[in-house]
Amino acid sequence: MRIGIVCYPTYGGSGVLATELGKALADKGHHVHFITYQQPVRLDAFSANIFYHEVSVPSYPLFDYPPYELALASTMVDVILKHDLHLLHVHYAIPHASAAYMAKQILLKRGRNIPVITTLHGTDITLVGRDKTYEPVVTFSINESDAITAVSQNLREETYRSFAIEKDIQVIDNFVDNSRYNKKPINAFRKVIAPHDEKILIHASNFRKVKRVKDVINIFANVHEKLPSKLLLVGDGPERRSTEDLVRKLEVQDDVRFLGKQEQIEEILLISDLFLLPSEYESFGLAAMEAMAANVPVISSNAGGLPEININGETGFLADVGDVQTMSEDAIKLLSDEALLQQFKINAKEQAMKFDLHNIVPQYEKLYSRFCRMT
Ligand code: GMT
Repeated sequence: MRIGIVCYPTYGGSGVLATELGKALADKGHHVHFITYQQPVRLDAFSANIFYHEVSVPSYPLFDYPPYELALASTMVDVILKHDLHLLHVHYAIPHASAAYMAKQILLKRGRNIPVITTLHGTDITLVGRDKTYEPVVTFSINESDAITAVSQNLREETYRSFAIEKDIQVIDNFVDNSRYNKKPINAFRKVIAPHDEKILIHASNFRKVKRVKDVINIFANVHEKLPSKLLLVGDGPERRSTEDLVRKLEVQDDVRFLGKQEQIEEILLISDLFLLPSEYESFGLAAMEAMAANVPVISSNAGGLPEININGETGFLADVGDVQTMSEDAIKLLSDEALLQQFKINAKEQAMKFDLHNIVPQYEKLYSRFCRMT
């Protein structure tokens, strides 16, 4: 099949998932055309079946707000016609689903019906999409999609709760490419981070409020009081400065490392013992699933879709949002019992195998084949 994929090319989970999906489809022989405003971060290896089309937005003095959505819709039309695409798969509703609707209408006038599949990822529904500035357009463009998927059962329910959706939303869980994590941890790297064999805790996110990074620091400070330990913080975002302030206030700065945005996160996860994700909401929590693929158990909140992936007492522990006390106690319990920790590591990997790309990508292919005009 010849498939167009539209996504955010940055470090967010939706862009990561869309890029990994495109790479997996290309490996299976499909032609995948990425349409984005810059090269997606995970699009790191050459594949003869992957094509990248940059959306450029011309500037003009009149434009205080350059019309990205129009440039995106025009690029979609151009790529679909030039490369005779079978379908368009857009990730994250805003503005991709509405731009796809416009591209579809333009092509219909030219006698061409391009199927549009929209995958909902989370904040496009639970935060931004619900805002009344966007809600009518989001509702309309989701309903106009030929197929809608959500990355968890919870997100499907949230979408029906928040928007007047008239169509079926199919759940296709996020996935992880376990083969990326099937390598030995680099011991020398672990030694640099934890020279006295301290336990390594890790958090990775975009440091937005919804991630509750301050809870991460408070949990770590409690663990640190009881056990020799280090904390790695991967990513960057608006809460980073205030997080640094809290680290200093709690006097744990010598054992906390801010690593910034990292492309090779698997090397870092592979040397880690415990992943912390105390978010206010996660539709799925792809970062936690990637940690599990690297044999790392997870302490998370029980918000949104997290209970669908993190099994309490098996792959990690769950607690109510903001319950730093329970999360700290669970972390200490796990990290101070080597046999328990090893069992949880095995369980985490087994859970990640259930969400392996080989199990999930065929679900997308099956969906595509319903709409595909094979030529
Ligand atoms: O987590 C974020 O804020 C980024 C966001 C995105 O759209 O890139 O992530 C969402 O999509 C991911 C991939 O489907 C999910 O794993 C995340 O749970 C989801 N984030 C939220 O729901 C807050």
